[in-house]
Amino acid sequence: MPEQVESSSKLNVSSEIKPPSYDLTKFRLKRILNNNSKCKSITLLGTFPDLSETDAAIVVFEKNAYRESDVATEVSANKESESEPKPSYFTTDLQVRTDFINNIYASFQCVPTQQLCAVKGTVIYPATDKHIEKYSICQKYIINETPDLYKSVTLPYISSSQFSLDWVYNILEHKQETDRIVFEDTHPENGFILLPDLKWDGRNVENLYLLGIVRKRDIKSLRDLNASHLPLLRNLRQSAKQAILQRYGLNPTQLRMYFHYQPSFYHLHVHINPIRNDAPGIWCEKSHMLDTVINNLELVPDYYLRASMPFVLYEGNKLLDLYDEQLEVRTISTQQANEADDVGPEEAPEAFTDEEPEEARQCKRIKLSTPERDSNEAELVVTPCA
Ligand code: M7G
Repeated sequence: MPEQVESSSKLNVSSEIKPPSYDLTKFRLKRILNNNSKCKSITLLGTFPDLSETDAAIVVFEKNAYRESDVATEVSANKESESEPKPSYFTTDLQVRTDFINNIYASFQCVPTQQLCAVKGTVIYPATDKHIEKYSICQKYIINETPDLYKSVTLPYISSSQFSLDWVYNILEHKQETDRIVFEDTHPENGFILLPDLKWDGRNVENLYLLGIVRKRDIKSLRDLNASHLPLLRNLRQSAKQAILQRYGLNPTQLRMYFHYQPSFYHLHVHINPIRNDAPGIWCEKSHMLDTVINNLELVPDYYLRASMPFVLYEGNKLLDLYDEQLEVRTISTQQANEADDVGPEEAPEAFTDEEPEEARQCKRIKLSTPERDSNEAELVVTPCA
């Protein structure tokens, strides 16, 4: 039986690493990498001059999701006994400015109490060129990766150029985030660690986001899975569901458990979040449900060695250049760029403005970069910015 631990107090904490301290107020902005009005997040590139004038830093600010308890208007019986009253929108601290009132419709700008205005901040420092690429996503392309393309193009690329897995090993070796571990199974073959993803603000079970990181270090991604990994995958599915039910009270049938292909980090991990929340990265072109993966391997033991798997590449990623050499995936966009050179001033595409909603800007991007399709064109799908 694997040894199972459900709280950090039972864990052996060894050689903790002292985290660096950042002074966010000293951040100096160089460039906005991404401004996503749908996710209410902004991604900034700059430096922390007090740490280094040259090392790049990425700072992401994201507005927090609403907690249902924050809109309560009555104090419930058990809350009365709490010493600290919970913050609420509906208090005298709420500042309200009326935009307009028209018939039965009204629009306001509201500033709630300070505690409810917090913004989640994420820092990557020092950020590599690859991080900057990843966070300045713009134009995307779908590649249908055959097993041969995986071996000849993708695998050599990911072997030579991938994000460091140090943060994963720090978690597995109990050097970082130990106090955040929700559940651990230490079995060498089938074990894993379940803990909150960096993306989760930790405030709200509505947008819970956990990662199940497998203990084995030789499984880079879905591509490496075969039927011999079924006990690991089944254990991951069963034990994670049980631990989440116990810790967060979420029904296992309300959970989405999936892998990304391609992942950013090539050490097998499963993403877990509630289905009623649209977590980032759940698109069909990137996610593979754990249930489906298990079923595919039950039916065909070497399914992922033989399958063609679509995945997304974005402008700025060097793997896109390698695929472009083989498959000319950018051909349509290149033609369009050439045509754009011939466009007169009256026909020039409209510029983006800050006032426009992101959806409108995305539509313009699609319009700008998707010319008439030729039936002979390569299989290419252009999607809007993330
Ligand atoms: P992925 O599918 O490899 O990449 O997932 P992507 O989803 O970013 O495309 C890796 C997951 O690990 C992401 O959901 C990240 O938010 C999460 N993550 C990344 N880092 C560096 C950390 C970390 O240091 N700690 C934790 N807890 N999660 C992380």
